[in-house]
Amino acid sequence: MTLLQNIRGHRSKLKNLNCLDINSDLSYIISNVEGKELYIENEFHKAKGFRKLHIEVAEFSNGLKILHCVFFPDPKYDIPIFGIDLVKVNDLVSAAIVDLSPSSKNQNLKYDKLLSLFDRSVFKSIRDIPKWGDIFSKNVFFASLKNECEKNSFCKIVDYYLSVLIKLSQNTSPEDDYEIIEERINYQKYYCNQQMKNEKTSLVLLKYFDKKWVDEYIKKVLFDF
Ligand code: BLA
Repeated sequence: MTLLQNIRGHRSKLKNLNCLDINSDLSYIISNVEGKELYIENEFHKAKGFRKLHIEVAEFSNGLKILHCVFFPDPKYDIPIFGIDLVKVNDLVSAAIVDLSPSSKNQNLKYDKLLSLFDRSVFKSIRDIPKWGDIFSKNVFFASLKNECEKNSFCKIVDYYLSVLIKLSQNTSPEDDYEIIEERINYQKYYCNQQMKNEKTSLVLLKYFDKKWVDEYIKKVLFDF
């Protein structure tokens, strides 16, 4: 099973899963311009506990493939932000990152210990988180993946992080304390702002689209709030 199928499989277990009503032009973004061919597929859902479940698969003309996914929790719930970015150039995965990032300063940390138990010794190229990445948890995983064994092990980590997330979401009820909700809203805004500082995202898109389009796409599709 591929990583994408696995993520979709976990998503299907969420309660009250529904498509989000988002401009249908964004579902498939395709360009056949010579030398600038591009294929982007976006899926947007919501579910109990989540305001937006976004999966994006992109293929660019220069052999670059991206799997990007963020599950943004509904701020009424104490659920972390699930994020993944897989950047593949031909057969090499130059960046594989996955995290259950905090969504408030008093994040439910019951699952923290579970995640830290993962054996990372098979990975030979663990990478350093850039400066803007202070949004990630201490269990964030970030590495290059050079062989099948590392790729399979990464898929297992993602599968595990997702099963923890799904379980959490099934056992969590909405809260109505306005201060807590407000704090979670600000936390998600900060998460989005920091992600927008990753110039590597915009640099790729700017090869295919003008600045206005890229800014809107990053602000309203990838990291909106
Ligand atoms: C890095 N992201 C990258 C890189 C590229 C993209 C080309 C550089 C790869 C490398 O350093 O080896 C590009 N990522 C994209 C594009 C999209 C995308 C074009 O998602 C979408 C259209 N980024 C995220 C999310 C996370 C994330 C959700 O979108 C984490 C949960 C992380 N991407 C992330 C990090 C890096 C990265 C930490 C490394 C940045 C660095 O080392 O400077």
